[in-house]
Amino acid sequence: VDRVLRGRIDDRFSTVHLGGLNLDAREARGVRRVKILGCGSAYHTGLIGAQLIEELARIPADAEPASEFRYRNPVVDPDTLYIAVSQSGETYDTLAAVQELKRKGARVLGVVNVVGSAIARETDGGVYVHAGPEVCVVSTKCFTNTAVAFALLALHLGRIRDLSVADGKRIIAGLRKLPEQIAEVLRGEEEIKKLAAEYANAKSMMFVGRVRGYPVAREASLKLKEVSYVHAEAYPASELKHGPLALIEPEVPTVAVLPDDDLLEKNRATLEEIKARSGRILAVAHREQEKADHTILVPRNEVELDPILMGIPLQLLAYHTALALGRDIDKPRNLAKSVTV
Ligand code: F1P
Repeated sequence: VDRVLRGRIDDRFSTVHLGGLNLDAREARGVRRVKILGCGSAYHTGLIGAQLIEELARIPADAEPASEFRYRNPVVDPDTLYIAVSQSGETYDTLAAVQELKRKGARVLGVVNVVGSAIARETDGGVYVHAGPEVCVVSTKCFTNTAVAFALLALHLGRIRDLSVADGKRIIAGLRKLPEQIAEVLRGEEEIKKLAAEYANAKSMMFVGRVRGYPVAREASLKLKEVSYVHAEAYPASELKHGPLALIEPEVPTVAVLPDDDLLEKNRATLEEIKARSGRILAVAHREQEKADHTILVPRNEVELDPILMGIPLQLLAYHTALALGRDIDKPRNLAKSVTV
């Protein structure tokens, strides 16, 4: 995280410098929509990015799996800014989406980790994530850094458009706190290891979150599947009652991601619904949750940045679940480092 922030923040004016963005202030003001494309973890950081851009820059934004977008003959809109996200920069579905967009005359930026990769070359500009090499097949530190890169991008677009200096300062101060807070989360590893041992024999795991918590729930569920092969589902918390509640039983624990935002009370009601069906609950929150069987505590920061911090203990949970089950974490079965077909 230090690396993605380094040299990019100007505290005096609460602005950020994104050298390779290739989008001047006039162009930034003309953006009517942002559409973010990526696969797997990259798609999930896109969901976080879309929320940050809506919150901080007040531009309507959404994310879609690039692997879907490329096949549906999408309508390409000249006032939409398209952003492709990829750790490796080589994922074929994402590259194909970029090529399709370019063929139709769209402006496409990249949020990419590997410098000089195919997606970095094909896009018109963008932000490098500087997470260093991902030694493992699955994306972990890159997930975190990409979310931080999106916070910087949202801040940049926001300061050109609507965002106040005060809000800019607040978010910048929050970003500055992240490295130490991440270190604090990592210091809690022993406790997470014990929790992983306790939940490792689950028949299936449910992950839920509302708004800021939802992309984190999706990513945590993907991480668990990828490295431990435990079946997991992720749902927006309010969708539970539209079907998935039927799955809740003691052998199907729920991981609930609970940012300290104005949805906390609503989230607590979801915990009650799960408890009423004898479901076990592991919460990720800023304070102990009385309805949960266990709570992993995460330091408080600006709520907009909660998805960045809250993802980290759940990466550790997936890691320790995989270890507890004797999986080969560095070479999960059936996965490739970059999916190039
Ligand atoms: C996308 C991705 C990863 C996933 C797996 C397969 O990679 O879906 O998120 O963990 O390794 O590829 P990338 O485009 O971010 O390199």
